[in-house]
Amino acid sequence: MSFYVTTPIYYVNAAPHLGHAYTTIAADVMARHHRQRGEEVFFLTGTDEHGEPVADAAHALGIEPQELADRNAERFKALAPQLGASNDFFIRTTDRQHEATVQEVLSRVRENGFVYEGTYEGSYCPRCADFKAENEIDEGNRCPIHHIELTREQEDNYFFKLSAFQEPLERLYAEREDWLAPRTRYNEALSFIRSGLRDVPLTRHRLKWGVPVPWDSEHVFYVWFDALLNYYSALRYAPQPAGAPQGLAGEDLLGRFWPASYHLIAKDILRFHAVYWPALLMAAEIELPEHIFVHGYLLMEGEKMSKSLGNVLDPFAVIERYGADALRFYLLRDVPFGQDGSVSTASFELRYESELANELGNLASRTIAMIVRFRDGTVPAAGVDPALAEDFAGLPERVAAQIDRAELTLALEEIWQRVRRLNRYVEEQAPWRLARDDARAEDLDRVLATLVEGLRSVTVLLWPYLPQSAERLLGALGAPDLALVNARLGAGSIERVSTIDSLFPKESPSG
Ligand code: ME8
Repeated sequence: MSFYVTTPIYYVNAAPHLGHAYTTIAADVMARHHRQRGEEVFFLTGTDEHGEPVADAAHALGIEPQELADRNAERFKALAPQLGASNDFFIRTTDRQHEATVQEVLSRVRENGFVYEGTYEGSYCPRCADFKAENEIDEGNRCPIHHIELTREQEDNYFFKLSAFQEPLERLYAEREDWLAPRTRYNEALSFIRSGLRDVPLTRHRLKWGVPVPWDSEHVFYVWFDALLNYYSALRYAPQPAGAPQGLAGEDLLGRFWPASYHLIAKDILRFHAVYWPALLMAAEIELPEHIFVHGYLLMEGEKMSKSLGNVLDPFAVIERYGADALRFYLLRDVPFGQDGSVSTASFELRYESELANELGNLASRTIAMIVRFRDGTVPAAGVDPALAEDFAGLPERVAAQIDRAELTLALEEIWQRVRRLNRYVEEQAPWRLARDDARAEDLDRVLATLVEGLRSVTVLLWPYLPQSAERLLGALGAPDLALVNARLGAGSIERVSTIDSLFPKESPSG
């Protein structure tokens, strides 16, 4: 089994912000979960460095596009480890090997008869790098996303015959209903296709900053075709993922990981992924990805957060104060994955305190403390309480099924219900009372063994969301095994526990 997950490649026209962190975190949760299942996983992220958004931003700063790209690509590259993201490769579209694949694949599209010369005339948003249809233009001839005035473009281009794929795309949507989720986005994409597809520019004539068109040196490829192909090109030159079986060095990863299992994107780039991308792959005779999942927008004060709108919550500041795990948890817990949701410092602090600190943190610290206090740190050799076993039955399978559908918030809720169940169990059983009665020693043994095993089980399942904290806690339980098959309640065999500092301190060291 192999699993290949991607994020969009982010524009280097500005610094990374929380919106970028969000998709990277979500992809990381999926990658880690599939690694727990023993699958071979490839997780790709990177930067989109060509096109007008980058050329214009560089021009405004009075520097070359390559210089801006180099500068900002480093910041995106640095963001991934700060988020705890375990990406196997970081692609930059200025990589020579990527450019070669773009040229090769798009030449094939031309040889296959899907490219012709024409003149484009219409409205264009340089920030989106997108040509807008009449029904996509806001009042005052403005971009509905960036609210800037659209430019009028007239340009001789090579066109991609998108219209030739109207019927194949309708068939794709009919035959593979799970190819794009959530359903609202599937419907939106399908109705766009049904409304009639027009051919789109494949190259830009006046722009210099892009991948050169091999059959006409006056053109570069339109940035979106160059960008989309990153998902494919990366597998041709990325090194082997960590932990890959020996002897595979130099092997083409395409054979093992293509087609992609999941592309994660937000709805701003739905049309490119849901319409252009499958059409392009069909034109190039390349197999289509298995799934696209479209998450919503993180909103601040009701507006989509983006650098150009200037209402950015800084992920670096949150991580510095509370750690990456807290940010990962908050974003996937507070905003139902797939829907828009507002984020704020106030709701972050509330989740941190009421759930991470008071529910999980306390469960961990009191479980360990009671075993230390009543049994000198040795876990009693007792079976798990059947009353609790029932509430945990089938949990790893349910979590896996949700993650298979990219339902990351629902999966987390499944796990969190068990965190709460364990806290209720403590209250119900009141181990401190059992400890006062020698006749109840066996009951106390069972309660402590059940608690620590329950804690282990939820912690293994939480690892994709809270990798650092989960590893620290499992270390204290002497149970480092992360395999999903052993996440089941009762599969563990903890012998001794050791105390650790609070997992989610209420007062941060710096605060
Ligand atoms: O569109 N809420 O790059 P980009 C949620 N280079 N997610 C957000 C977000 C927000 N407020 N803001 C950004 C591009 N994102 C192209 C993509 S792919 C072949 C080329 C995330 O830097 C989300 O994943 O504008 C969104 O789709 C992506 O960043 C856009 O990043």
